[in-house]
Amino acid sequence: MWAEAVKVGKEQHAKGDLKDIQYGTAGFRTDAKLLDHVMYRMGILAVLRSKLKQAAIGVMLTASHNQEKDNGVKLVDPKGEMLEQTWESLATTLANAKDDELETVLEDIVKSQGIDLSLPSSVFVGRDTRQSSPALAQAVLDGIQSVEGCVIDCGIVSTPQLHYLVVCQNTKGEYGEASTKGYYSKISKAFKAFRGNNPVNGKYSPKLMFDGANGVGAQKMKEFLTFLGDSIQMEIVNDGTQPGDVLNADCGADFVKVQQTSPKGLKETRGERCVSVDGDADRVIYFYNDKESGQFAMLDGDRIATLVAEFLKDMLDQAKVSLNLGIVQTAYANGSSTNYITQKLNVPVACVPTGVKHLHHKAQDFDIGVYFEANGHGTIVFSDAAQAKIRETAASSNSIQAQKLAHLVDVINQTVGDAISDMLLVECILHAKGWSIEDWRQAYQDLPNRQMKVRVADRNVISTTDAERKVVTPKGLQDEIDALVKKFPQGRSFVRPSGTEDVVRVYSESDTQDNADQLAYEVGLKVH
Ligand code: NG1
Ligand code: ZN
Repeated sequence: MWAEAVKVGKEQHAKGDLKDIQYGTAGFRTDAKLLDHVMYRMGILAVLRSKLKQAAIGVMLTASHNQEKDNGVKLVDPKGEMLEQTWESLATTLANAKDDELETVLEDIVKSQGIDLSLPSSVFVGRDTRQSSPALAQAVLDGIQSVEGCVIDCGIVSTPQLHYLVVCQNTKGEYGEASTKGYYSKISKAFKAFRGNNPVNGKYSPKLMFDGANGVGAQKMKEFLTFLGDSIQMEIVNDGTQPGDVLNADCGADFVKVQQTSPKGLKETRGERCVSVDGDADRVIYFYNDKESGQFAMLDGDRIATLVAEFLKDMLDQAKVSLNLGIVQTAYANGSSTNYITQKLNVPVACVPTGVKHLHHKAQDFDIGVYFEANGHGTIVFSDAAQAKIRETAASSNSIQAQKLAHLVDVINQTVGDAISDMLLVECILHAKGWSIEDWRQAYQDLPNRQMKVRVADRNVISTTDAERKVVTPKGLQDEIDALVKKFPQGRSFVRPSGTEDVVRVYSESDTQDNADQLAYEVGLKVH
């Protein structure tokens, strides 16, 4: 069974003495040069998982918002979720096995998981636009073929498109047609049906500027526009086609969120509604530069979550559909958003550790779970019963709200956070309310905040609890953070090891930007 896999592994995709690597928050992610053998082995692992689950499995090659020289790979489970936790450690063991141990490790996985190797498999492989991606995707295909797995090569797709394709395949088309055309048609049809014929409403204008991070988001947005027609007017910048365009360099959702400034190409805009997506188009951030003052203002994942939750709640009330709705956030959510949710919206809010898998999982506790990381990664999940109730009410009553809700459900890519689908959802809501982006920003005022990266010898000496809001080790560090936080009005700060970069992240909030910066700086010094 393994002869070919071992031979090709040794001859073409050897690990040699490359250093070990760990399946983290977003799969394996590091310098692209270190990943060839990992890709090959993940191709094999995906086949095994597909045989076990008797369903299609996805393999997405991307390093999202990381710099161009990095790459990464993550496996997508049958319902579009991130890979199950026990398999994360199998993935780590397989990736780090010596070339001579490959057969033994594969044999162990098959035995421990009770995999019937005679069953068929199907693996959907997608990649982002990085220069290293075609060769690394070939390594994945080689892995799949070495164990005679069946591969569906999706070429360049956004991460959320790959999740969508896997789910469509596994629901036999119930969620939609398993093709990118199916994806564009489903969402654009629902978008147009929701908004009706007039793209303008009140202070809402259909014009917006789109920063594609010089990545797949720009390419896919262009394809999407051919389906959206005149319902939206968009100018795309940072589309990766100009000389000197580099993926995620001075642009994209992560740059805008962390630097709290406009990306290149949009610095001079005033009064325009702008969006930035990240390198694999699963995160979205809105922003604008004020008409008069030119001052930058950002509307992040917390804003999207509150906008969507408030709108859905109103629509459900008006349609007289009773469903429970909740919001899931992480410690990075701005304190003002959490106050707004609990005090103004009266919606339950849960806080979970960083990483979509935690948010997605928790969101499933509600009939309608709205989950967003502050960085703009998130979506809304509807239970089967909730969807059935909305569709039944839409079909059996004259409630326009229920009909609109039913369309909105189809604008949303429930399989995973999706920058473009989330953006279209926001555009639907702003249109329905007749709101400008300034109107949207009136809901609450963000507390000034700062995110910082600190490089340390071993980031894993820091462990945390309480959804990462409290440090457990090293001992004494939490007391030091508490003492610093007390010195700052409305202070809040926490630290945690990143799951995607070799850094410790520091987050702080306070009443002024200077205080937030100072608090982050002082906490950062304690981490060193
Ligand atoms: P890490 O590096 O573990 O902080 C980052 C993001 C996550 C998530 C993952 C996956 C922040 C603070 N962290 O994780 O939210 O998006 O990348 O891409 O934004
Ligand atoms: Zn991403």
